[in-house]
Amino acid sequence: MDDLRDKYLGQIAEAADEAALEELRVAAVGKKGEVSLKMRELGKMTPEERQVAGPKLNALKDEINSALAAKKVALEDAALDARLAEEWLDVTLPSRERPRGTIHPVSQVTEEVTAILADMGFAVAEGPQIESDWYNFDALNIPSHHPARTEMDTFYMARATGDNRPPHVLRTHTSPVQIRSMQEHGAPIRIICPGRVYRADYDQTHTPMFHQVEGLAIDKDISMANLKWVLEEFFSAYFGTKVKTRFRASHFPFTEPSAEVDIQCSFEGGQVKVGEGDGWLEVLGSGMVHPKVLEAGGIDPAEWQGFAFGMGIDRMAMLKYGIPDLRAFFDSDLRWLRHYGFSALQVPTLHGGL
Ligand code: 2NL
Repeated sequence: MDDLRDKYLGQIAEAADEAALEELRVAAVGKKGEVSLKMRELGKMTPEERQVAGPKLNALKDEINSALAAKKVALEDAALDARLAEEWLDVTLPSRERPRGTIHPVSQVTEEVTAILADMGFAVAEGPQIESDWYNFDALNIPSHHPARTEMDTFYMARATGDNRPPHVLRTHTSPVQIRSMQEHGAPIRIICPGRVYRADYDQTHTPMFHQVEGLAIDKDISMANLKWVLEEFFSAYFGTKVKTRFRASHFPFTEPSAEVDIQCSFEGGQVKVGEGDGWLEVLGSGMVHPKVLEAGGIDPAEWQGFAFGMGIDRMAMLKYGIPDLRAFFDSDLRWLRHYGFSALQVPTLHGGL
């Protein structure tokens, strides 16, 4: 019995893992284990012998079971210590930098323009980029033969062969959105329509897709004076400094009278600075909405009148943020986007500054 005791306690102490320990348990105190077999021999002993051997064997079995349990705990503790040593984590390390996108200057400026004009009571309206020729041209007093249709370098959609209806177009301005809004809501109305527009033109200062924002205000007694106030207020808020405007007589089919609007600026050392100096920069077209356009929008021109204006968002972004080349806007060059882009947290608001 002492041999068994020495053998198993020794082997348990040496066991390398739980599997080895389990093997030892089976070999010693399992159903057919050595200690268990010895216990079966108790039956063949005399009562006297049994009285001595029985308690000893039970004590041995208990001792082995205790040693197994103790060793199991010791192995588990050692395994945990090994894992803790292996799998440590320095929670004070700075986190890995995640690639973050930036807000494109066009998006930023659209938000800025919207914030300013929304504060003056203009709502934002949007509409389709593929338009019927009626909404893009006829409704705006641009008849089929009118040179503006070809001047605008329109992109035409394809029709199925044999379909002779006039083709749809990629909208050349956001004016069709205003026609749709007039039809839907009637007068009075105050809206701005920012969005993508398309013209087949590509050079230093033109891209076939660009961004425009148009404004429309229709009411009972709206005049060019209201237009001038809105625009001066707008430019001053946008550039963050008082900006003078100059209205020059012009011509658009959809407004009468029409005016092109220049903003005050200086050109020094090849740098354009808005709101100072005695130079002028053309940035906007505008006028009083033509009666025929009001009619196309379902509004009675005998009762209502209003102003409209249109300007290029990309151009406004270049002026404010000193971006030299228009074409780079749409190259998706990550270096450009990181350099000229805005943080997603930099939400433009009137009180926070634009
Ligand atoms: C320009 C000229 C302009 C408008 C757009 C407009 C819209 C309606 C009725 C009348 Cl629904 N007018 N829009 C008016 C004048 C000029 O844009 O040179 N934009 C860059």
